[in-house]
Amino acid sequence: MPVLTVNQVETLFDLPFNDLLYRAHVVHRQNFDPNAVQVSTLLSIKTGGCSEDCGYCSQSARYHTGVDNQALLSLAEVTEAARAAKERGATRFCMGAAWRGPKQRDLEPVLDMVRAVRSLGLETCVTLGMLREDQAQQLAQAGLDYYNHNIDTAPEFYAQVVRTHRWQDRIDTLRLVREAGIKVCSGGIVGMGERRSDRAGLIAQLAALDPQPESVPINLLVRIPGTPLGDLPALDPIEFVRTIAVTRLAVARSFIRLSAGRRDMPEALQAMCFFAGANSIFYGDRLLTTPNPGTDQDEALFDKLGLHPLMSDTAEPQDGLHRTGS
Ligand code: SAM
Ligand code: DTB
Ligand code: SF4
Repeated sequence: MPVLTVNQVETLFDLPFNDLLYRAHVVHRQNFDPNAVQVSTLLSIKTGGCSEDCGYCSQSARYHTGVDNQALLSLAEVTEAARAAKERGATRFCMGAAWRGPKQRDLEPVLDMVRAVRSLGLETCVTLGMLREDQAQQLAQAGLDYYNHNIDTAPEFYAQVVRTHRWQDRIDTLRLVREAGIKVCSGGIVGMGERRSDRAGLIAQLAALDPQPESVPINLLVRIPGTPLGDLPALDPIEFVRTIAVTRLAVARSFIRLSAGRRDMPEALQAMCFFAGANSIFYGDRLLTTPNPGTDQDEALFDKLGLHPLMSDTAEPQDGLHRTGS
């Protein structure tokens, strides 16, 4: 895959909208079934009280966001949530923890969760913050399929949003994950007051990861009252669709997840994102601390658009999302 410069990515952003969408959709079709969408369910396994100062996050201990801290869930609670997610049609179960990074005593119960979720026939993903090499190896040993660790924004903009760790720390963890043989889920957030050149910088950096991430979540900032980014103006929806389309052109073979922020997107906007190359969603009433569209709403949207959930050979939806539209 040829690596794109930031300038080249900006040139894609500058294309007339119809030209950009057409090009992105063609590339999407060359690489994927355009009507299949990968479906993941997210669960916050440890909530709030985080030492980090990420300016967008409801879970930083530094901001008053009204999020109640919740210690690590039990294995039984996680297994039950995973079983319910599978029953509704999810094929991947993503577990998120509000840590800068796990301590060994934190990691051990998470390894058990990975093994338990996997034994249900679901793909597993965890997002636990920064890892050391031995921790990445332990996760790989437990059979973890994906590690989510977003680079979040362009390196030049990162320090305006996060000061307690560096952008390079994120890259270092991604390298350890890759070296351990775990698939990489890494993307970013837009709508944080960054410029278009920063969005281009984020996408160029994702495209330059070698190999490129298997999964690229694009989050639209959920503006959390009490955080430094809580009252920013909303990103222009057309600019958001452009971001998805440019990402599709830059990481042609990666799944692109239409991630946080979907609850604020009208159906027509989501439909445009699926046309532009998004082919993965979080499915379930909650993200980590904020609401997601209801599962019945998503089922109705899939039906309307003739989309079907991507099957993995280990998971069959039993209820909820149906394979064919009506
Ligand atoms: N603590 C770990 C970390 O920082 O990697 C894992 C959890 S953290 C909440 C995972 C990701 O969620 C962040 O990197 C960011 O991309 C996304 N995220 C968090 N809060 C968000 C918000 N308010 N809007 C959009 N995305 C958000
Ligand atoms: C990702 O890219 N987005 C998810 C997941 N990976 C962990 C998190 C979204 C969080 C949205 C705000 C919240 O619910 O707290
Ligand atoms: Fe902590 Fe992750 Fe939130 Fe940053 S994004 S404050 S590291 S939970």
